Amino acid sequence: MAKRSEEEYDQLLQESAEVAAQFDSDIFIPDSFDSTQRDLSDRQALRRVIGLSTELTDISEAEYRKLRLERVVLVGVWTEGTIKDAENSMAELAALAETAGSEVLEALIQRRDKPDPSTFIGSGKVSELKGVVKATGADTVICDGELSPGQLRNLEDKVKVKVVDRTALILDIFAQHAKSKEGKAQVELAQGSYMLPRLRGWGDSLSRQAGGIGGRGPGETKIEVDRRRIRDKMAKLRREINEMKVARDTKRRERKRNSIPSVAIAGYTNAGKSSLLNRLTNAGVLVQNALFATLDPTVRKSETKDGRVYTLSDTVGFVKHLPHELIDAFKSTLEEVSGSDLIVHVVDGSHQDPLGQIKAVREVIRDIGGEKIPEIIALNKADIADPEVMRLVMREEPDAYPVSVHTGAGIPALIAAIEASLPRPKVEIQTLIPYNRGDLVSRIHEEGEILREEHLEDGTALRARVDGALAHLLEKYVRV
Ligand SMILES: Nc1nc2c(ncn2[C@@H]2O[C@H](COP(=O)(O)OP(=O)(O)OP(=O)(O)O)[C@@H](O)[C@H]2O)c(=O)[nH]1
Ligand SMILES: [Mg+2]
Repeated sequence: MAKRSEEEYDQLLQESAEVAAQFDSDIFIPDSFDSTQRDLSDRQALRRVIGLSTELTDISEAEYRKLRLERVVLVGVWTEGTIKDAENSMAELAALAETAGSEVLEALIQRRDKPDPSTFIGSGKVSELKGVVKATGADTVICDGELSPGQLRNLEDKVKVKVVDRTALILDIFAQHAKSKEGKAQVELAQGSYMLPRLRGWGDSLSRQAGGIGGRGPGETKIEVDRRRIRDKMAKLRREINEMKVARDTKRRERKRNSIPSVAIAGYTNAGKSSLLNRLTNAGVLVQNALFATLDPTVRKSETKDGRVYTLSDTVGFVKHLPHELIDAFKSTLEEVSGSDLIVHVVDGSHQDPLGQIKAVREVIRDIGGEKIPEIIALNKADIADPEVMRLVMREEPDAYPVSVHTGAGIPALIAAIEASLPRPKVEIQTLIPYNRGDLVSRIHEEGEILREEHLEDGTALRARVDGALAHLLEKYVRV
């Protein structure tokens, strides 16, 4: 891939600043907006209802989805990296909590070599936390990490309000945002596998009304019943997801058979993936300044300048420590990324730590088996990003393209890079196709790469690169 010079880069940034100046609102509204707006109001309505009606009275398969996250205190343990890293992580936790519909009242960080095995934070900090909870009137504590069932239980017993971890929070957001049947089933499956080993821990402290604490009381029996119900439900969900996966696989195979290259738009949540898809294809998908706005993949057709068709798909965003339950459950959705021919990795250049985001996204791509797929970085939000940060990322990632999806700056260069990186058809052919086989000519245009085209008296003469299957079909028109 051609590398850009500093001057070219400066010019791009300047161009993006100029176009940005024409915008007086920082809210981007895509052209085709109706369905998007409906999505948004649905979602806000949903959030309100959830706020009102989620008294947690008992633990059962239904309730764990409706965590009552309203007035929360955040708690983090800082074990490695700089204080800045720890603060970024807490800022992200706060954004996640707000996306889930809660109000963040206070955040505490403790420096430790490792989390306390019994209460996550050390005992001194537990008392401080208890004081903060009392003073602020918080009803929930959210811990920045994945806690063991025992840690959750112990901390709850001490601070006397509900304690949830980062994983539960992310699962809660996914549950609120899932729209399609497949998305909902995948989230529910992930919640089931998260919940199963934790049922007892939550049961003890949260559903005292369910039975005796400790010992084998009626509560224990209830938990066993719940556990079996969750297991049965998970088996059913797995079957349903597999059935839906068949349809998706068939579509993907069809595209492969027609040798249509696929480009996956991947990246950290809120980086601007959906906005990029809208910009490139007028897809009209939901864009929101929220984490995990998109859960369901959208696939759209696009065309290169010389007429080759390819697909672009927008998919679920990644985050640091994406719960493994979600990666497992979302396997079929994530295959949009792992089965693609090219990944356009969108990065939010205005974020405090874009390099950390790049690293986290690559980890997930590796987890799902996509590490060998060629990658182009679209370093987005150049209109609001700190040029110094952009520069830093460009130095680390020389193949990154600075863009602003909002202003359109840098987009033509990005498109050219995508087109140049698409897999190229393999066989070069010279054909003369009679005018009554216009269908073949259009197929060569769509699937192949035209090197030369001439309209002669007895047909269209074409020199082109095509895939094996199409080359075979064209054999009788080959001329040497
Ligand atoms: N200033 C600025 N904001 C942008 C740009 N591109 C996207 N945004 C904003 O960033 C936010 C997230 O955009 P989305 O396109 O929804 O991001 P996403 O990556 O699809 O996010 P998820 O689906 O939630 O993972 C929205 O508020 C967009 O308006 C850009 O170039 N400049
Ligand atoms: Mg999105």
